[in-house]
Amino acid sequence: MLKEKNDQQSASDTRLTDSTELRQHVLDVVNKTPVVDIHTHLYAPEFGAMNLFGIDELLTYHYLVAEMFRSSEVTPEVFWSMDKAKQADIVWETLFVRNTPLSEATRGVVTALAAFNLDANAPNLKEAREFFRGQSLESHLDRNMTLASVSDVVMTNDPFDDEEVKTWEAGGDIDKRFHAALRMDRLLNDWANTSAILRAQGYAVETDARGRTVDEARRFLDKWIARMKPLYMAVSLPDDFMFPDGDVRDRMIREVVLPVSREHRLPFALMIGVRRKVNPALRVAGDGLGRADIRAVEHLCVENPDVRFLVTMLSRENQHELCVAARKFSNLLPFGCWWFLNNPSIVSEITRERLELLGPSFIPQHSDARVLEQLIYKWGHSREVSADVLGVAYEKLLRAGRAVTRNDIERDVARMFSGNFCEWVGLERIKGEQPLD
Ligand code: FIX
Ligand code: ZN
Repeated sequence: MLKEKNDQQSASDTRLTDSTELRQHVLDVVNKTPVVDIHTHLYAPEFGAMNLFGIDELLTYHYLVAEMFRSSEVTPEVFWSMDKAKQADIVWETLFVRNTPLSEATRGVVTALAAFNLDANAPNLKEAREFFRGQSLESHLDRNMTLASVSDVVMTNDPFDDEEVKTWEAGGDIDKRFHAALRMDRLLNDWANTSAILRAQGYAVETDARGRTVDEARRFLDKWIARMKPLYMAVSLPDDFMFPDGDVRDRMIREVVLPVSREHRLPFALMIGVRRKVNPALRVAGDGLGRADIRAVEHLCVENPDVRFLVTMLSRENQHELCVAARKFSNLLPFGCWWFLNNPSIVSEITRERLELLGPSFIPQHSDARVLEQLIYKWGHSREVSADVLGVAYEKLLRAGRAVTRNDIERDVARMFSGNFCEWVGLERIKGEQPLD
């Protein structure tokens, strides 16, 4: 027994000097290392109907809906008047039957179906619907997390969402694999409406954010932090986000969010570059992107060295400067290839760039999954790219004169897939150090 252990240990310490063997180890480690998915729109089972799973949800994902309109005669008005099953039928017929599912989002559905041995060439959704109808949420959740090798999921939690609030107010325990992230969009992007809601809830806030607004908004956040125990606060921001700025958002960030972040030791996540409703007729599928100004991130970091920032940017053009900013500020942790960037060609480019500029001190990906089975494809596809990029990086290192061991690879991958995040947010159990067997 002891000898076996020692043999294993020495195998893990062996320098990998053969490229083929090196690549195999990288692939194996990347596939087996559990990931902490730091930003999703998934919910713990306790949130009931907010849990989206199954073929109809997969097919009506907004990434696919936007693509469907490009190849179908159906108008947005007609599409949105249909029930979900009919919408899913149209998406299937348009993107999977009448066309080949070549895009990343369509290939994702194929990967997810294949994981359950469902026919991705089927002429209709009969078989898939029967399969998903037969699943119980609990065991299906376990199975998806195992297939995707995801140990923990961070939700997106909006204290102004009535449906969600009901579960929080009920106060029971939630599944330990799920963690909260306190979403600040309504406070920071829509103060005029949000202040009215807060007033109706008994908070003495003003539309111009003067008077007792700051104290009262903090009181509101304190209450929700106590209730949700979030790992971080998060906001999505437009491409024209500036800091400093003379607007209400600046005041709320400066006087509410940053002090709360300090007091509760909660990192602040900024997702920058979305242009909401570029085509309003497409509803949730109608958002676009724009290049943002990295100076906003630099100012936040330089003025608040005691606050930890997690930052992702939506425009490809912002990626290099985000890496450079992270080299200047150790309180800045870049994460994920968000939304329109989550395509293998771009993920590969961004991950290479980050590795070259930052070593393993970043978080390569988050899934942004809205539907449970998306974990399988988003992580499956992302792992393929990570393994390729890391394989090339280790080979270059080998050629330069430094061989790595399996232990080195495990340490690096664990750091990127979970360790950096756990350390940033102070999650006690450092995840993912041991690859799954
Ligand atoms: O703001 C966000 O968290 C975005 O990720 C979403 O709003 C977006 O619709 C999305 O699902 C992107 O993947
Ligand atoms: Zn998101």
